[in-house]
Amino acid sequence: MRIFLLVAILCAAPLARAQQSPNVIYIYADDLGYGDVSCYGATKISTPHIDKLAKQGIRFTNAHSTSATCTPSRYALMTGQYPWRKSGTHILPGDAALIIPTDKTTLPKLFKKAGYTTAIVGKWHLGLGDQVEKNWNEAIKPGPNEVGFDYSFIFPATADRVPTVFMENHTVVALDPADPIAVDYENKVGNDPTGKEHPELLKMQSSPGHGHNNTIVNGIGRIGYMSGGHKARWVDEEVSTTFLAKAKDFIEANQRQPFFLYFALTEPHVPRMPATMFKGKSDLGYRGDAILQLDWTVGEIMKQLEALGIAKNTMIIFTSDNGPVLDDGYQDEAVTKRNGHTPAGPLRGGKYSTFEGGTRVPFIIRWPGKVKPQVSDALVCQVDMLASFSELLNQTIPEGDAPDSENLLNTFMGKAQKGRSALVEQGGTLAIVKGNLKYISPSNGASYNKLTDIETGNAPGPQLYNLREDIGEENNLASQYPERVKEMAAELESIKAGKR
Ligand code: NG6
Ligand code: CA
Repeated sequence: MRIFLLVAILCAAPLARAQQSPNVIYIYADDLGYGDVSCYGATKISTPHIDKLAKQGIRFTNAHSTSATCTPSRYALMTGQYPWRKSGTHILPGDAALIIPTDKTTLPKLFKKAGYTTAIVGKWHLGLGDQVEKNWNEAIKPGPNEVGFDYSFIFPATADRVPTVFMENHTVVALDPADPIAVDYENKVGNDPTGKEHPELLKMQSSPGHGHNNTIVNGIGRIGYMSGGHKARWVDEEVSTTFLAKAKDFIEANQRQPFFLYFALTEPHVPRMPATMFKGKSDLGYRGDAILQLDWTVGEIMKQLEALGIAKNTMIIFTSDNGPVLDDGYQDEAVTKRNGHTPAGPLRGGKYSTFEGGTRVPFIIRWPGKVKPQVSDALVCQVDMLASFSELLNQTIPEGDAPDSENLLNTFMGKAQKGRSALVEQGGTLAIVKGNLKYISPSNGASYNKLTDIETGNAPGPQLYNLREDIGEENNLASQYPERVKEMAAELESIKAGKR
């Protein structure tokens, strides 16, 4: 009996100590714009659950992803390094190799070192294995589990890219040895019809000029070719609810110990194919319906935390990996049923753009009792998560790791207003924001993308905007303030060269 008591005390002690640290759930929407949720001003769509988070927490008005697309933003979140410092961090195909170094500090590794159980549920898009050629019918390493996640339930790339399968830890879910999976991004594999050959088989047509017309899965043409794995292929309408179920399982299983959950949702990225119960709910087409499903999903997580009695000790961070796009490859009525909705709010540009619409995103932190409800205008970035959590978790970052991450814990907790002194934004070209000013470096790329109907921010000359007076970046001040242009350009060069 005495021995039993001793064992019980020894076991309970670290648990009690560890429980002072909050659980952290980082909810990452995919392509959700600054104006896509009602707490950021949307009037054509209502997002009550996300609004509730904002009301009970801190809502940032000047928070950014590092980049205007997915892979680089996610790379920065994981590593604390600006993605443009490393080649190969552009939008990855579904068969890419892992691009995150396994020997460097990552956000989940930080939590692990602090005694947390860590998981990713959702979209990965950072590559798998150590080369492009891989056997999808065996365990694939390295991946999320090798960069800090104890548990992973993911899809490899994007919802519009093959392979359209879930992976649990290292293996594809529902593998069938009699129907092996092959994936190819250059040449057709197997006999499954493609959207190009058989548009009559599609339940949602691709947009002309975008591609998205290779292998058809669930009536939707994808980017890339795949054969086999017919039982493993997801049904798009079930993707989001599958992720939600896995996230809830993880939370329930770990409710008594500190956990970090990276919940990377797929909404409202294309192909938008919400669960049937959400189809037609928004009046804005499937894109709006997908946003309603995203909001509902956030609400389901909040409800679960309440039911388990851990809402108070759980920090929820809600944000998006880049700005919005309406037509990103499918004729899903996002454009025709836009109905006056402004997905980027007052911002210019959107996904892919160096204008603010590319990287300025909704960003909310709720930690009941610890973070006082408020709105913050501080300039913050997702790349700062790593250094800020290193402070909260009392972990040191080895020299050289996470070089671009700034410790803004007090700002994230609403105790300070101080943001970054400078932020580099990555769209088609690089921009730097410092105080009220934003400088966009010259670029010869097209200034307008006809396919997506988005202004890229590219211009052959320098651009300078005063974001405080001109959040819509309409008035280029470069010729009026040549000295300022010079200073900002020099500062950008110095950050690029690695000096701060
Ligand atoms: C683009 C795709 C787009 C989307 C995007 C990735 C074309 C023409 N467009 O290349 O549909 O998949 O990549 O989005 O192929 S992201 O949010 O993951 O960065
Ligand atoms: Ca994205």
